[in-house]
Amino acid sequence: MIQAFIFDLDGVLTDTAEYHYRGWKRLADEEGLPFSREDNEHLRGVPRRESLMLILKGRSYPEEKILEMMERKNNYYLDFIKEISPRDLLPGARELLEEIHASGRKNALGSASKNAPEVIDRLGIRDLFDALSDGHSVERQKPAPDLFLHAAAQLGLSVADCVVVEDAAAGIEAALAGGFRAVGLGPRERVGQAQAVFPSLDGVHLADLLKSLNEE
Ligand code: B16
Ligand code: MG
Repeated sequence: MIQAFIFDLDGVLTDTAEYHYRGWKRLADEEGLPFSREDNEHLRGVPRRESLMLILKGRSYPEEKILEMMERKNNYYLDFIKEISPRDLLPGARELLEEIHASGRKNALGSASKNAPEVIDRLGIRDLFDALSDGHSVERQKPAPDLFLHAAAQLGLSVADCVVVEDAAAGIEAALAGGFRAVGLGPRERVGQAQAVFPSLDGVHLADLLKSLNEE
């Protein structure tokens, strides 16, 4: 029986990708590095350091400079997310979290972002979560399964009891590597490895998720 859902944050519950983009874009412009919206698509679900490495495309910098650039981008990002409010929840997200809770099942967060708790607070959905796992929770990030395993352990549930909801290829890979079932949100080319795929959470109810996973 499915007893819990582990939700990714960026691209699933809200679109912080836009703010990550603006932060990286400002840094890239300051450093004279080419960086487009299309490049940003490859950073979906990718942790901070790995994101910078993708932007640097093999250019080598001293470690000190790398840390400084990561911090600079994060400061820009922190400024942008001050604007986040409950209006920034993606359509269907709150309704689904509430429905899962009301059914006696649990919600957990599994986000690679170190800023995830602040975003959850600003979205006004903290009380709908039974566990939060974020970029501080584990060493090995997605596509390693550690973050989702951390969330399941916090809930006191086994992998078979939990379903991961993700929008990124790296996130689906992480879920499957941990033995979880996954619901993918977005185009099949990106999330087609998941057991069930929806365009987004808009209009998706608990019954739809259970049905898509053959658990009515
Ligand atoms: P931070 P998710 C991910 O969030 C983002 O998709 C990714 O673009 C970002 O680089 C990563 O979090 C780390 O975020 O710099 O705030 O620690 O999709 O796992 O919720
Ligand atoms: Mg994501």
